[in-house]
Amino acid sequence: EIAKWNPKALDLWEKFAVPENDDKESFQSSFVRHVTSTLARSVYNIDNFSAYQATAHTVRDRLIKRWNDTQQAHAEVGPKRVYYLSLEFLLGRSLDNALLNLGLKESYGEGVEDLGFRMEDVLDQEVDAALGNGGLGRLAACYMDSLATLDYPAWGYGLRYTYGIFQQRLNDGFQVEFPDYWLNFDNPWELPRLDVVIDIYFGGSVSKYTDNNGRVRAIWEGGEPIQAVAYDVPIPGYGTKNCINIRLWSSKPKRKFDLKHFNEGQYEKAVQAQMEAENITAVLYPNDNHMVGKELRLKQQYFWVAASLADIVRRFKKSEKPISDFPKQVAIQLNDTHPTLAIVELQRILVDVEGLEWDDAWDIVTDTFAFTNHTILPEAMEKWPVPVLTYLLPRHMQIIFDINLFFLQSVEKKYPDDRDLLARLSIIEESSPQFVRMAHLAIVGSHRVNGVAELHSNLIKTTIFKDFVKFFGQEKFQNKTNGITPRRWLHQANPKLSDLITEKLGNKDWLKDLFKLKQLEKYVDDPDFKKRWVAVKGSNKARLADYIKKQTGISVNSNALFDIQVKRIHEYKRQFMNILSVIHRYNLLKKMTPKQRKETVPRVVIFGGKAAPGYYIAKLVIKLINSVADVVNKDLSIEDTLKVVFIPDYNVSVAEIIVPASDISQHISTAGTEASGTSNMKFVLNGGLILGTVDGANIEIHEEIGDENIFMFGNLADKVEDLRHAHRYRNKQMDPALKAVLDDIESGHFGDPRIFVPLINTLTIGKDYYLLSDDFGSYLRAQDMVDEAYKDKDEWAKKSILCTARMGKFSSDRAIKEYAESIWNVEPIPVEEVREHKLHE
Ligand code: BZD
Repeated sequence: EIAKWNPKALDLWEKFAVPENDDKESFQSSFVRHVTSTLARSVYNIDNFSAYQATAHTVRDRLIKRWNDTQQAHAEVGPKRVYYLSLEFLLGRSLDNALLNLGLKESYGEGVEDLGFRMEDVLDQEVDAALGNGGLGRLAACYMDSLATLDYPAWGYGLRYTYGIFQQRLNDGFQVEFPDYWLNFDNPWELPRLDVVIDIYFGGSVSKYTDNNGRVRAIWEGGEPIQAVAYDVPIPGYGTKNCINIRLWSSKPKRKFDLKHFNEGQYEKAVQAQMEAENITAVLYPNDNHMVGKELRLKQQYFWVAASLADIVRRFKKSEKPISDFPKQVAIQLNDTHPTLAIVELQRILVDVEGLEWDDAWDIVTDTFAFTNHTILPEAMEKWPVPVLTYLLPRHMQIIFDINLFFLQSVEKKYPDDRDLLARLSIIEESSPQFVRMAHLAIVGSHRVNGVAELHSNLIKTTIFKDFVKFFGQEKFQNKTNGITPRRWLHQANPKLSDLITEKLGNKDWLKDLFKLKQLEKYVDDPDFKKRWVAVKGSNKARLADYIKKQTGISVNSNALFDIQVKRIHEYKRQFMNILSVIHRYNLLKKMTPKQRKETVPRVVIFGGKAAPGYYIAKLVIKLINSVADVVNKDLSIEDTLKVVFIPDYNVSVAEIIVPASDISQHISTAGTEASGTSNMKFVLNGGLILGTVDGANIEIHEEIGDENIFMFGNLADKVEDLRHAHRYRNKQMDPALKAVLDDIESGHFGDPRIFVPLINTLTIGKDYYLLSDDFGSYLRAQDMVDEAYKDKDEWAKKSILCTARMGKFSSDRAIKEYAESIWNVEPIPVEEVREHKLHE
């Protein structure tokens, strides 16, 4: 428009545009401007935190430019877009990642030094965006990085929690939780879009009317609306101008307060509705792999999917394409069952609002959605009581009953007279009260369902979703093995290793094609290379040792074997088994002669991870680890051959320090319980070996890196049911080594043993559901093999190199390409080309 009445104006706009690949000076000028204008500070009044803010705002300006260009290019082309619906995005810090992806790391690093700061200190000021629990949330973050890097036209949709996952501190060895008020200072990584507001309704009533064609239709009139306000988080790709968006919704009351109550002097009542509205996005639920049936959680889910779908439908309508084209323009991926109501909401929009026939609408819905399952643990399966849904979302509940009716009719037609099959497949659990089984709804409403590693995808087909495979056929059920972004998890977290790899490979192409790491194999017998490789690991271990000293006061020897288990604390992950084996080791060390001790490999056993605040047993595991640490670390008689550390408040930025520093990391879930695991991939990519069970992605890592480079142990998944049966119905003998360790705890060796009774009871009264006693012997043998192997430093270095070299498969780029090609059917849009084409027009 401007160009029409003032063609010269465009030159000015171009001249003063935010620079894209700016140099040191343009950075510095922007930095100083932000210090004075944005932060209202000066050279006399600036600390590291302000320097971080000024740098972040400078980067933000550049991100916005790319973000805009990307949206414009997408609008130009009108491609099919993919929408990733995730209740969690565990992004961690953004500055370092943005600098890297924008290619500004060096110039800005120098620029900030000239101004009197160290980039390292500046980066360290940033608080983590911790809007997630663990693997599922971090996976969403890695996938956004890959979607951006691979130029896909993609959006993430989530919630902007005021409080992220709680901060963990330790008091007398017990976990205590503190609120994570991460928005305390301004957040430069979000763009508030106060103009993008959507009204969301709950409750109300449904009425019927007859339309012009004489058909009976439903109309839902909700109660008081709550506003969803958009906050956009730009996600820049690596080595591309593509910059995609995560749209996070924040809840706000439509009316600030109730004037009637206000005028009556009832102030609390007057603001009650406001507070209730704001509560919806106030806090992330801190449970992983466990269903907590809180009404507020259900409200979060609907609030989020309703806002997201309204936004998606509005964007689709701008294309002016017929509604039947919806699945050609839109692919929606459901990250677990949390967004399953989106299926119902889209059906409601199409039938009630757009006036489509049920069957036509349903075809559009099922062609649009695909569903990823992340667990087979029964306690994690989401189900919501019908009465609660009826009261919160009356129209949606009707639609769910209709979806179920038509679905079961089609089952009945194919398998007449199989009443049990109908009951097993039903979306409604016929208990009192009735429940809606969200996984069933997600399967019925999607055209593709996938697990997250080979074993897991096979298990869901043969166990929890077996009947659905029988009805729908095999093609609907796929595997998409998880992946991680090598940009954050190698290049950023392990700069020294990244530099060494780049030097050897001659360029940084491996960051976009991780299979290129294979070329490292030719150096496994090069002594100079091996030496440098080992030196990098050593310096990463020293970095972690410093961090441990700072956080816990414990001194550890960085020449010892670093043995690490960091992940959410959960019984199925068996941190309990790990600490029991540490006690076993400790007792052996005490019995040794000084000469024998000299010959053993010294170990530092490192733990980290949060327990859900209501998960009593998991919290006792943390306490036991700390109690054992107290005794072991003080015991001079074992001469520094063993140290035990619990690193508090494990999160993404702490992981970036821990992951590059492992010699061994442990992934020791009961076979069949860990769907995939992703930290296993991070450790191996950084040249750390694995001690693991035959579970999740461990199996595929084993396949890729080879037998000699991994320590696997324990019973296989297909034995688990029989073993559990044996515990339940026969008095299974406990492994004697395990028994001895438990006796040691009960003797009071690690403090008041009464504390640990409920924990030990899980193995006895609890029938050892996670099979610690069945795997303990082979676990100890595997530990011995680790010690033996570590003695040969040269062989170990070789294993470490081969680990990294063979991890190409586990890049999230590979995973995203698979999703794009075999589920979403979306194509990359090269933003830069589109822009240039447009300029030449
Ligand atoms: O998802 C995890 C699985 O346990 C891992 O095996 C897998 O690698 C990752 C990614 O696929 N699941 C979770 O992290 N789940 C949750 O965090 C969660 C959160 C809320 C509710 C239910 C589960």
